[in-house]
Amino acid sequence: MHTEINEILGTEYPIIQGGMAWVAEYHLAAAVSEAGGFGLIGAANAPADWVREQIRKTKELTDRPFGVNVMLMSPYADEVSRVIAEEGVKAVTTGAGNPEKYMELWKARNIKVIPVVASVALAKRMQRCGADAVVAEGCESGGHIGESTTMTLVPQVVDAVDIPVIAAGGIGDGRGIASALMLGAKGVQMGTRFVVTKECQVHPAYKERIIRAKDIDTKVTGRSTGHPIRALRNDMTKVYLQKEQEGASVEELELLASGALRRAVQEGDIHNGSLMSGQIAGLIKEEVSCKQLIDMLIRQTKEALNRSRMYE
Ligand code: TUI
Repeated sequence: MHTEINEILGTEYPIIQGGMAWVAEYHLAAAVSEAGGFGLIGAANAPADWVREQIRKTKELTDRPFGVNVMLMSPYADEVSRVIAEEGVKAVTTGAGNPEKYMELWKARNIKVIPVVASVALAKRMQRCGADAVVAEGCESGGHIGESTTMTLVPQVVDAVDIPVIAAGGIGDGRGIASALMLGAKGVQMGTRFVVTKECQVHPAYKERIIRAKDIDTKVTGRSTGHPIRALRNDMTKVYLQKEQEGASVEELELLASGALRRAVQEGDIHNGSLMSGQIAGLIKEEVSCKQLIDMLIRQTKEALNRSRMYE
C-alpha cells in the first residue's frame, strides 16, 4: 500500500496512530513505527521536558520515523513546539486549534507539518501556510471533536485542497481504511484501535471497557462549553451531561472533568474517569500487538479493495 503519505512520512504503510492525550507515549509510538506505521507521542497538556524525554526514549527503541502531536490548547504548546524543533522528529501533527504560528519553526528544521482539521476552512488555511498534508477528522473520533462526520468531511476536504488528506474518525479495520481511500484520502489515522494493543500502556480496565463497548456506548460531553469530547458512557459522562442540562457553569464542568482522563488511563477508574474513545469501539474485540494489528489491517484493506472490484 503506497501513497504520497508513505513518501512524506518515510513509512512502509500510510497508517498513522492518533496522538492521544495520556495514551500515546513512547512504547506505543515506537511499536507502531517498528510495525511499519507512523507512531506519535501525544504531548497533550504535558510540560516540554516530558516531551523531550519521550522523544529520546522513542529513538532508543526505534530507528524508524515517528512524530509528536501538539495539543494547541495546552499551556505548554509554545515550549513543546520549540523542544520538538530542537530534538528533531519526522513530523508533527496538531489538534484542537490553528498551528500557523509554529509552522515556520518546524519547517525550518525540515519537520513535516500535518495539522488535524475538522473543517474545510481550516484545511484550506493550513494548505496556504505550508502544511505538508492534513488529517481530516470526523466526529466519530474520540476526544475533542468537530461537527462533521468522516463520510462527509473527507471528500469535501479532498476537493478543497491539493495536499494529501489523511482520514480519521470511525476507522477500526481494513474495511474502514478501504472506504477512506475510496473517499479520496491517501492515508488513515487511527486512535481507539491502537488503545487496545499489547504495547499500549493504559490501564487494562480501560482496554477491557473498549472491548466490551457496544455500537451506541459513546457520549459527547461539553457541547455547551464549546469543547465537545467523545468518551465511553459511564457515571462521569452521566453526571456531566446532567449538570450541562441544568445549566452548570463552565468552571463547575471543568472541575468535574479535571484529571478525569488521567484517572481512566493510569488508575483504570472506568466509572469516574474520562474513557475517551471513538464510536468504533464496538468493533474492537481483542487485544493484539501493533505488528499483528498493522499486518491484519493491510491484509483486510487489500481484501476489501479486491471485493469492490466485483461491481465493475
Ligand atoms: O485534538 C483532537 N482531539 C483531542 S485533543 C484532546 S486533549 C483535551 N483534553 C481535554 C479537553 C480538551 C482537549 C483530546 N482529544 N483532535 C483534533 C481536532 N482538532 N478535533 C477538532 C479540532 C479542531 C477544532 C477547532 C481544530 C481546530 C479548531 O479551530 C481552530 C481555529 O482556530 O479555527
